Amino acid sequence: MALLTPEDLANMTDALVENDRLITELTTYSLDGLCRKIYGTAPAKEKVAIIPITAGGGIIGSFSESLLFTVQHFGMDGFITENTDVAGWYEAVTKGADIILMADDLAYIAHNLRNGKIAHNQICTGRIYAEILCHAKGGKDGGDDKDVLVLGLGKVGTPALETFLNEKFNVYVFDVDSNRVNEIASQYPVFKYDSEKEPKSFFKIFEATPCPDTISESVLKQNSIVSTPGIPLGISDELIEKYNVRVVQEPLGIGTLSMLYAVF
Ligand code: NAD
Ligand code: 2YH
Repeated sequence: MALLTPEDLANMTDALVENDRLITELTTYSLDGLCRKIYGTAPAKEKVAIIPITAGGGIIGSFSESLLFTVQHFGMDGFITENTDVAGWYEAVTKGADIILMADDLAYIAHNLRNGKIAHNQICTGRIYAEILCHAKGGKDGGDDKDVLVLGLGKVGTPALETFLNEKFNVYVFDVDSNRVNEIASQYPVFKYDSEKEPKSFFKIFEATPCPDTISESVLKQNSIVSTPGIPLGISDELIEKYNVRVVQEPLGIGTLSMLYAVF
């Protein structure tokens, strides 16, 4: 799994604000309103502690700060512990934290110490980016059409496709790993997408891969919506402009808010 870098997070605060505006325009729900709707939860003055973790690749510049920005931007009380790791956990608990946020190289989790709920970033990220597309309206442009293309069937893409299936979408899937496509197609009622045998364009596209240029011109319609946690962005600026594509993408905050609502 690719680690985030400080460069990925450089414009995170502006990106979170701009994406919240776009999500509201596309779905009529603000990001926290959408989280409230899908999880059926709401914050209740929880105090969120962010613990920097030195294991593996170590502390990532701006990672804890980006989490704190997200927590505070959505009106919650939060702090970054002065200590890291186990000493940071002790500090968080003794300072009255209700929810812990922390990440190493393998997992980024939210754990609510009061109710025991725990959330994993990849699952919550897949879910919220999928829900954004499920709720996106498009009127005559096709926003109500029930076809969606899911590119990348890994730990983020799989919970996303489960969300689309729960919302009764026709889910077309593609992954460069054909074994993964076959595995998914044997477990879920999805259509294998083959751009050469049966080309098709989509109004709604979900992408969760670590590669650029995964979204080709052939899958786009005018005004398509791409909801993608994938880093780097899988669509070129040229295609965004040519097809007036609306792109929801941000490196950390959207998934973090989804995790918090999952544990409230
Ligand atoms: P993963 O490794 O579990 O899955 C990635 C999948 O993409 C794999 O199945 C792989 O075969 C497939 N893939 C690779 N190149 C492809 C291509 N060119 N076309 C189609 N499929 C391709 O990774 P993941 O944990 O699911 O994460 C996916 C992406 O989402 C990564 O870039 C990760 O950094 C990012 N991510 C972002 C956020 C966020 O908040 N924005 C949160 C979590 C993960
Ligand atoms: O970036 C990561 C991993 N890819 C898991 C995140 C899943 N989206 N981890 C961040 C590590 C943070 C570091 N240990 C810190 O600064 O605390």
